Amino acid sequence: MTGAPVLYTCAGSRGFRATWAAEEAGVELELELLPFPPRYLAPEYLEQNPLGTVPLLVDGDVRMTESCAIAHYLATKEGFTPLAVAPGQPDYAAYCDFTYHADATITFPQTVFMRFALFEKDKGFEEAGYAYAKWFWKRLVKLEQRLEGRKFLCADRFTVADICCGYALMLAERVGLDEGVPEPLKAYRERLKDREGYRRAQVRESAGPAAI
Ligand SMILES: N[C@@H](CCC(=O)N[C@@H](CS)C(=O)NCC(=O)O)C(=O)O
Repeated sequence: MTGAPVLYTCAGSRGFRATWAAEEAGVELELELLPFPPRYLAPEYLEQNPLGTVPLLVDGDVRMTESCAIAHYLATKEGFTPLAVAPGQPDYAAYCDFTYHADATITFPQTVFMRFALFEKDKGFEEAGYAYAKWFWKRLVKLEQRLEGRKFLCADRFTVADICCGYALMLAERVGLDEGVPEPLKAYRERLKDREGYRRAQVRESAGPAAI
């Protein structure tokens, strides 16, 4: 134990938002890489997080289970870094909005698609899964419009909002949801993947069993 915050996660899961934010912010972070899904393959993890979900961040008495909140926390816990937008700075509201938008509005239909159309397709809900795929594609409109004429979502720089929304676009590519992703968003995703911090985070997570 180093005293650094510990992130319990599975490679490629939403915890990647936190792994990536730590790399970009230069914050020390210990990774505990679990097999996916931990609720079945690492049941002892339920003692740490009764939800059974990843990620979980443990930082002293702090325990957090929301990937986007963890990414923001890591970018600000030692003082605001350029990776976050502070109250009073331009685009603070947009920064909050897109950081929350990422999981609540974009990743939500993706996960229902994954469950019905991929993981449990033998249960007869495959068609419903594809309806969620369409819903996901429709919901990309806000990102697409925001990025017209912009390189990044907020404050003319790369922030946690890009990490959180960018992860959803990366997940789309991995799980077969790319067909309805507009070309400008694919180009944005490539710009994000070209970052050193992204590559370092990928290398760190590649030490664990592949998850999603
Ligand atoms: N809103 C949470 C969702 C966490 C979540 O559901 N994570 C998925 C992996 S990406 C998970 O742990 N699934 C396994 C399960 O529910 O058993 C976040 O953004 O961190």
